[in-house]
Amino acid sequence: MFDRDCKGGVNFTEFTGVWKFITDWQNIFRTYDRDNSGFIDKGELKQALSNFGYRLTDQFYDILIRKFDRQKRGQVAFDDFIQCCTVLQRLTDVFRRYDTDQDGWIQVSYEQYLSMVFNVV
Ligand SMILES: [Ca+2]
Ligand SMILES: [Ca+2]
Repeated sequence: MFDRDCKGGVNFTEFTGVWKFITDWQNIFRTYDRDNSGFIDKGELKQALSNFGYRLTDQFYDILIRKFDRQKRGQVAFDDFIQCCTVLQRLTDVFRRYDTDQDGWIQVSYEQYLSMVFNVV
C-alpha cells in the first residue's frame, strides 16, 4: 500500500506517509470510540460514517460489522475500522463515477460491473 516506488521496501518518505496515515486514523478512531473500549461498535460506526457523509440504513451497518469484524466480537478493531472505511470509500468513488446524475442509481452492464469490482479488490 505504501511502497510507491515498488522496490519491495519502504523508504523514509514512504515511512512518514505510513506514520501520518496511522496517526490520522488513530485520531479518528479515538474520536469515535466514545466509551474508550478500543473497539468501534455499531452505534459508534454509525456516528463516524454519517459524519463522513454516508447515508446508510441500520441493516447495512449490521452487514458492515459482520464483514469487517474479524475478531467476531460484534464490533470492529482499529485495523478493521480503517479497512471498512477505505473499502467503503473506494466502492463509493467507483459508484459515483457511473452515477453521473447523482440520484443514487446506476445501470451497468456485466463487464462494467466486473471492472468496477476489479478497481476495488
Ligand atoms: Ca467503543
Ligand atoms: Ca444515476
